[in-house]
Amino acid sequence: MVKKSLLRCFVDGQWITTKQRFSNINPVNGEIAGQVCEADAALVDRAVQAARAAQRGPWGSLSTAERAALLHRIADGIEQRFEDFVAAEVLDTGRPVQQARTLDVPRGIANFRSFANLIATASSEMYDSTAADGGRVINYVNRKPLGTVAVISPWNLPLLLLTWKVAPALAMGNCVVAKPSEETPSSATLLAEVMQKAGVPHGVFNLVHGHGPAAAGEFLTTHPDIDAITFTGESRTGTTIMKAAAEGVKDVSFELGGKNAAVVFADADFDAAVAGVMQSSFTNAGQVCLCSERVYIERPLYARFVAELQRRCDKLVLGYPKDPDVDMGPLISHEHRDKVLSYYELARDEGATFISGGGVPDFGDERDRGAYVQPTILAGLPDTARCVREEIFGPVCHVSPFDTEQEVIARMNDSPYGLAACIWSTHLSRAHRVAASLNTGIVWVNTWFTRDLRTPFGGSGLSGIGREGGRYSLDFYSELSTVCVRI
Ligand code: NAD
Ligand code: 6OD
Repeated sequence: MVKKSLLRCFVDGQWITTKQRFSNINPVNGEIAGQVCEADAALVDRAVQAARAAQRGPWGSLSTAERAALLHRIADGIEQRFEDFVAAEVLDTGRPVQQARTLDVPRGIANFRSFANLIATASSEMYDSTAADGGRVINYVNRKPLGTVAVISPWNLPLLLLTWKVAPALAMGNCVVAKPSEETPSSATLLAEVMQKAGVPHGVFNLVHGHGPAAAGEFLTTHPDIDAITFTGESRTGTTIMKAAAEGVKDVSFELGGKNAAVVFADADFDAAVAGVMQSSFTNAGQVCLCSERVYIERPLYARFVAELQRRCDKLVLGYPKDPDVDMGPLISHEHRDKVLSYYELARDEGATFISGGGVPDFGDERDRGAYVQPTILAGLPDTARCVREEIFGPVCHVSPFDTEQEVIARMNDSPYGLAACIWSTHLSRAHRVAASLNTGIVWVNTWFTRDLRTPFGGSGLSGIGREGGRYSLDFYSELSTVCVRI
């Protein structure tokens, strides 16, 4: 079982107990679930030096097949402790247990397996060419590890997003210092236990717990001896980290915020579209970077669609995450709840109509001390309203009618973010046409969230820099070196 009493850092193969601690809060009732050891600058430095030393050791000369086998052992280790990981995710985040079982933990496992399979089968590039003097030259490309990669992850899909970066980093032979969100330290600690048991050499995977600004996150991203930073989190934090990365010209990969749009055309399969929008707006209480917070519905369908959305939204069951019938748990924290509620207030000030929700549920028990908010549907705001432009990251969407395809494309693209979009339509060529016109990193047609792990993932504008996924991850987590040979 996950040790809730005290979660420690893991550096150079050792479990480290620190004097400085912070509390892990259960968002269901606001109670302290455990203490977490916070890494100071000296411990972060130890982790970075351990990673650098490990890179120079036997890890640096493991064959691809050996690294692939190790990744499979890590995946096996997560599988063996499947229910511990589920419990850890549920405790830290309050997400419904069914979600942890069907999405978070399986994807954590799949991240290791897919990169193990990818490196086992990847071929290297080779070109045969003629030199200026007519001689023959072969050119091939070596992939080398970047070195020490700092992995900074958020709280919304803790294991999924941490492993999504750690797996390809290790696959390409790097060493890692990972700092999970201070809100979700448990599954990362379990992952370190799994790494230890799987025989990951000392220093190859290090885990430092702590906060971001002026704490472990900043100590890590400003450390002169890291070689690259891969970060998932808020766009504002990305800006700060990018400034740090400029010093020393570190490689960065950023997956940041979004204000994603969904469009429902009048020709959509009605039931599938309503179910899809419910899912894309309210999964994980809207705390998925890919959630739709703007929903555009073609005018002839608008009234019927919104009425059905309202009916289903009002029926969503909020409650204890371990109850199998629960649709939505609490938000991650009271701080985040205050932020989401401040947007509900702002929506009132901006003149929104509340189709559903807009407040907090009243349970009459300990959950009233938790971080719950009502799922909320807003309408009637102009596209210029802050609630329609800014990422809220809660269970909330704004619905709005539209008249023409050109109009809706322009409105969907009118955002500083460019992460994801959804199209609901049975008109084949329209779906392809609109998909090609949207400037987001991913577009779903008649589905949401499903993504083959080999496809590129990332966003444009404020939503990030670069792409990860399949070979795109291999590109980020390695340094390419071309060799030209006269033969
Ligand atoms: P956040 O930016 O507050 O924190 C993310 C991580 O960065 C945490 O580990 C935090 O401790 C650390 N951090 C914060 N300030 C730092 C600093 N100055 N230096 C170094 N590290 C620092 O984000 P969050 O609130 O944990 O996550 C929610 C955000 O993440 C949302 O904006 C969401 O859209 C975004 N997100 C994006 C994606 C994506 O793939 N594009 C995926 C998930 C979440
Ligand atoms: O699909 C993924 O792997 C991925 N990175 C999802 C991100 C979800 C954001 O909250």
